Amino acid sequence: MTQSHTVQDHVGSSADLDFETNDARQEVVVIANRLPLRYSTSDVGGEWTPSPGGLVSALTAVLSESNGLWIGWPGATEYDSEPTYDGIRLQPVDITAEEYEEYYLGFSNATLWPLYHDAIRYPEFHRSWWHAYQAVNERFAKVAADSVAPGGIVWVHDYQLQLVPRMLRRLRPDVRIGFFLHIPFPAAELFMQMPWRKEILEGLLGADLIGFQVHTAAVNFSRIARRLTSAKGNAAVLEYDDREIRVGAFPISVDSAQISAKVDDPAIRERASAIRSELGDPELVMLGVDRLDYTKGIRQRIRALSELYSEGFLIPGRDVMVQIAVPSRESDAHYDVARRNIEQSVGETNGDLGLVGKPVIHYIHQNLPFDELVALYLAADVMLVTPFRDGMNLVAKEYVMAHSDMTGRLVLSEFAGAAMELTGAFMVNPHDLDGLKDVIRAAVSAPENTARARMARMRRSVLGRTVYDWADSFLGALRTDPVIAPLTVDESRPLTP
Ligand code: GDG
Repeated sequence: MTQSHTVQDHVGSSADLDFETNDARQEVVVIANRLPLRYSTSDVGGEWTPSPGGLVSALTAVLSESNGLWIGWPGATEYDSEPTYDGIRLQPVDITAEEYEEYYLGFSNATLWPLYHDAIRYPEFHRSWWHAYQAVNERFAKVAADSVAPGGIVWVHDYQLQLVPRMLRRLRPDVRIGFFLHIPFPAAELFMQMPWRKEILEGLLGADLIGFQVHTAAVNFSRIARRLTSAKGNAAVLEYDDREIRVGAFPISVDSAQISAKVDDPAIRERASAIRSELGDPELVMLGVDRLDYTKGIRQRIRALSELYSEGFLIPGRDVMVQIAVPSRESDAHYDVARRNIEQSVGETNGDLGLVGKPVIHYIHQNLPFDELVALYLAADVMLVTPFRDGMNLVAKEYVMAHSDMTGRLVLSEFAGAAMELTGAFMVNPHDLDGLKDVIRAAVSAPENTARARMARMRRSVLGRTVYDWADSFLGALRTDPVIAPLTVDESRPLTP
């Protein structure tokens, strides 16, 4: 989507359209920065298309079952039709062109995103971005306050909306408010850089339940909240403002049944075989699937592969890599630079090592249909998931679910939340290039029975906690008063040797 499609002046906004909203206030309301659909225009007119990303994949599965209301930004400020999606009621919230720059590209993606991902890129702090972030959060809070039934539940999602819980509580003290952070919550040493750290903590403390992907993030939050605000208590329960706030880990997951059904679909199995033929029937197919983001370690992965080809461990024609890099945040100059760097690395690797009709890396910068993604997962012998930091990483879990026959090997960064559960993966520190090469070698060369045992272990873990379990456990905890026991996830995972 080009920026001109994304941001236009405030003309023909949702206010002009007859969306059903306040006539029937909802028991369950979800607020996320994005709606599950986004509006884009081309020469042939405008259309709503699914938004990419893990949050959408997970919440679509959940909300279509509960017939709830989803409040979010539609990715455009000008649209001429009503979005409808799988039985979910959608309530668009508009943002202006300036807010898109300052709240979305600025504070959300150039301040919070890098800061919360271990400052892989230097986080920028600008007061005008902060003011826009406050204004947009206030708008979301007001829409939620108008939409939720008395005593209902509002579930707020992710780093773009951390101030909403407190704002909403002031408007609607009768509702239960949950907040879930999809990305990591950093250690104090990093979070303390944030000029508005106290305001963000107090914003989150407006919730009754604050959920994180992993235990470490929950502990980081509780510790910093006790240090910088008047909150008292322990890692799991805080007392603040005469209220009890529960904090815990709720690791997100995938719709295992949906993926299993696709894997059993003969058309998708045929497509997986066709993909291998189209790749030239190689012995080894390696795969990467990521939003094109500098946190995902795509370029590092390509460097490791390039060296493995140069050293002769991998052979052009015999071994191939497929990298799907889904377009993301394209109006951000840093993402443009990340894209150019990745494409330069792919070009150099193919130029140096590929043969006519046999590139070593097949690079696709497109959003593919999910069925095609599942066929690719099925076709891949080795999956490379090497983020420098990732809240969870659903791709890793989707790959595991696609291998019901126990084939497939997963190389997984120890800095992805998924590493806490997928202990059967070939674990890697992606900052260590030689280590990454060693682990890819180990994954490719592991004996069949070892690899199958690893896959079986990972499948048990994903099957034991699906996206529905994630939502049920979060909403269940939010609905009940007793002190929750935070989910126990085994954190004694094997680290890279
Ligand atoms: C954030 C956090 C956390 C990818 N390419 C295509 C496509 N996808 C889908 C995958 C998967 C999702 O997008 C990506 O999810 P991830 O979890 O891997 O990554 P983020 O987008 O960064 O998600 C992350 C997640 O939120 C959930 O809490 O796990 O840590 O960063 O579901 O299948 N889907 C389609 N075409 C593609 O080309 N249809």
